[in-house]
Amino acid sequence: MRKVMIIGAVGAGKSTLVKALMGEQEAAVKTQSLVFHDWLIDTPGEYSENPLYYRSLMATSHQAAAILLIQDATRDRNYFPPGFSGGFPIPAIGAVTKIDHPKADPDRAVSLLRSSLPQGEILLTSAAGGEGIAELKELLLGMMNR
Ligand SMILES: Nc1nc2c(ncn2[C@@H]2O[C@H](COP(=O)(O)OP(=O)(O)OP(=O)(O)O)[C@@H](O)[C@H]2O)c(=O)[nH]1
Ligand SMILES: [Mg+2]
Repeated sequence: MRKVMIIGAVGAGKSTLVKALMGEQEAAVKTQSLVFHDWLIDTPGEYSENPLYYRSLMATSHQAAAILLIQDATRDRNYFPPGFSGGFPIPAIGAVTKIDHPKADPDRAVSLLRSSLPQGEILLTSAAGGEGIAELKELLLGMMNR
């Protein structure tokens, strides 16, 4: 079964979101390499921040059904280049993380992410509070079963 590959900056909340989507509670630790879970592929933030790793992301995407681009609601910059999602051979959607955070600005996060994801839904989520997790899971599972 082809999985969903999750990409985004260092500390954006990818691994915490992966755990929330899989119904796990414990805290995430720093991701050091590609990690293949049941239906998700977690990636280190360095792979999204450093263009030297883009080839690795592209290669791995051939084993995936969909890409999930992550934008941290507390950050004021975008770590993906413009139009990034269009370079992958599979469909992509986006998720904004940490909307529970006091410094979160979800509207800013959506517009930052939109420049790298010209098409595809963007969901607002919080792994801490649970907002948007069930909706995101449903959407991703639907993309895998197409
Ligand atoms: N407030 C809040 N903090 C969160 C949330 N999700 C993640 N965090 C925090 O963000 C930090 C980074 O989380 P990770 O899930 O390890 O981030 P990552 O994107 O996997 O980072 P790398 O593995 O380094 O690429 C941790 O301190 C988390 O506790 C959330 O929903 N709300
Ligand atoms: Mg991680």
